Amino acid sequence: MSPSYQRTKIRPMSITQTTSLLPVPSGPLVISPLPPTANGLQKSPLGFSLVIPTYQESQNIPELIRQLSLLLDSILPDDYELIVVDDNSPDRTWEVAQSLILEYPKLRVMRRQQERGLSTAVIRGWQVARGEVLGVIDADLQHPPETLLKLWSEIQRGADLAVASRHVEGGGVSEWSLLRRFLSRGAQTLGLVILPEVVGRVSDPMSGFFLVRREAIAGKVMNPLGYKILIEVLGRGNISWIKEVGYVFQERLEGKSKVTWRQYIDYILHLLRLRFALWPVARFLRFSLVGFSGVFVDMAFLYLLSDPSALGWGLTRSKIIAAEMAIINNFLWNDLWTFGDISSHQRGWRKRLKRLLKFNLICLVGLILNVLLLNLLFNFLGFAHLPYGRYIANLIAIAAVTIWNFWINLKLSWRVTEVND
Ligand SMILES: Nc1nc2c(ncn2[C@@H]2O[C@H](COP(=O)(O)OP(=O)(O)O)[C@@H](O)[C@H]2O)c(=O)[nH]1
Ligand SMILES: [Mg+2]
Repeated sequence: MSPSYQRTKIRPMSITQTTSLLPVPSGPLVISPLPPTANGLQKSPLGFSLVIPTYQESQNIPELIRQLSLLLDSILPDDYELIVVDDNSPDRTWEVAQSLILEYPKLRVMRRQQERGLSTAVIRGWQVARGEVLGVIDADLQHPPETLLKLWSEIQRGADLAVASRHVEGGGVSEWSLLRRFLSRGAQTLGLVILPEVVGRVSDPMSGFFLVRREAIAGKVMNPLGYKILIEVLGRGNISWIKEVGYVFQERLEGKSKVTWRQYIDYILHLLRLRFALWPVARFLRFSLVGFSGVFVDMAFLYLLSDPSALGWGLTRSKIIAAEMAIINNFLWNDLWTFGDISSHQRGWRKRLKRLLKFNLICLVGLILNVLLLNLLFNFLGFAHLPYGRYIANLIAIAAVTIWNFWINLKLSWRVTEVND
């Protein structure tokens, strides 16, 4: 225990209490909803809690706390708190922060000794936070504190999430090398490939400077890895209205960045973990089952139309009608069942017709892909020489096209339309 820490211990009781360290939550990374009050309404004790994760930031923390307090005292007097979550930094950042509490009573400090890592630090901080709106900002002054005012006003206007972005108007990076810009954009592109529905929702998914409504993430079990806490919030939260505010990422004046190659590995693992968690497995199984039912519809119509003992029409004409019947069958089941939760929010026969047309078109493209893939596998990739090669190749082609069909339909036909503005 350091001398200055011991000094706080001999202060009068009331002060000792206010300057003592916050307890460190353990267990699952879940943020609790606000407790209901006597009249059943939920009212938070505070408007805003801003978490500042730190590791080796003793030189930056006093200036940051000074600037943040000045700003927030002007817009939210007595309605905010600052929470420093330090991972037991060897430079004793936690202790420096603690020594500021007397001057800045809105400040609270947590010193973690068991767990480490930026993302979990942020969530642990939010777990002890009392605010209705939760936020995060870096401790190194690379995130300009004054941007907070713009972020706050977006939340005031109703946004669930307000993100400070380097890639919208007014945003940028100060003196980044070409390599650093390339790595940053590369990481974003990778994210778009692995997790398009999450990463694609904001222009700067790597941002570590944002505010989110507590209710949008309360009760969700978070499982982040590494640095990119925003991706976790977007992926697991219940967020419909997002606003972005431009800011210029400042150069670090004191201390060092903790980013190493390890963060890139963690980032990829984090994306894959979220991908797995969000993969709509149950929906895909329903989609496949519906596809299977279509085979029977197709067969039945082909028989009825083309069989000499039934109508005896030409084979091509019969097949086209049979295939269309299967498509309509699949569409109806998918609309009611597979994607029922989405289509029930998009009622009306016009919208349904539009979905049917898109579905038809995607099936047609799927059919072409199916033929191409079968040919590729059979004629060029050696399946012709395997026993039952034709059927194995066909199975692979069907499986691949089913996944393709499912994905494109999810993105286009039964897309969840969001209000962004
Ligand atoms: N609590 C905690 N904070 C961290 C950790 N790693 C980085 N930080 C803090 O997170 C913020 C961003 O980290 P930094 O290294 O500056 O990342 P960069 O700006 O992307 O280079 C800073 O406030 C760091 O002190 C960690 O393991 N635990
Ligand atoms: Mg930094």
